[in-house]
Amino acid sequence: MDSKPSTSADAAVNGSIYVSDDVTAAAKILVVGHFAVGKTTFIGSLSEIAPLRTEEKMTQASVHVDDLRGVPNKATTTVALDFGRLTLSDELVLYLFGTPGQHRFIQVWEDMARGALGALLLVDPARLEETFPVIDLLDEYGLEYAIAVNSFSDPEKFDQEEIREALDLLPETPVVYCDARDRRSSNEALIALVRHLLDRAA
Ligand SMILES: Nc1nc2c(ncn2[C@@H]2O[C@H](COP(=O)(O)OP(=O)(O)O)[C@@H](O)[C@H]2O)c(=O)[nH]1
Ligand SMILES: [Mg+2]
Repeated sequence: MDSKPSTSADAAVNGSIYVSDDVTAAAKILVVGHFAVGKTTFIGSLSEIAPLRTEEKMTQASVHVDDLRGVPNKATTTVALDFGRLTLSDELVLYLFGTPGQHRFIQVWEDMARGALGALLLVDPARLEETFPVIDLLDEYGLEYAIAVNSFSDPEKFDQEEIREALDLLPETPVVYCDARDRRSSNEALIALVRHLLDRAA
């Protein structure tokens, strides 16, 4: 018989599908970024419930629409959203929404941005120019964000100052390194965002 976890942190570790009774606050966080930057991977590595994914096989029709440079083996693309849950502390649960980066999904942004506390923006330093339209969307919807640099090759190549300059970031915008495949690393990136949001709210 399953015993009820005593804290929500236990629940997270045990992979319980239930939110603990101790949880008193919930926040909606967006995980955004361009195509193939690691949004689905990030939510999959963090979620304590089986993440909901709405991936669809890419067809010939999307060949010129979805840019496969650097990710030739990617056969699916997120058409609507990813959804996951993470209990961050005994009182706080985060609901993670991965939103598609392709501009043709702007309507999804309209819905997703509503009620969101902020966004974690995943960035691939090798494809920085693809992040510009995503930043435009974040600005348009007035969403606070932190940057998680999801370096696909060598983490040593991650130069925070270069990225700040290229993306024209505000000095207070956090920039952290993250490997979306790694739960601990993804968790740290999310915590950097939550700290930033709390600072901004103070
Ligand atoms: N090396 C490396 N590969 C990653 C990382 N994050 C995601 N990937 C891979 O990059 C590809 C695209 O990731 P995906 O999560 O589907 O991107 P999305 O389109 O933003 O949801 C997948 O094959 C992932 O396994 C990372 O941090 N490092
Ligand atoms: Mg995806």
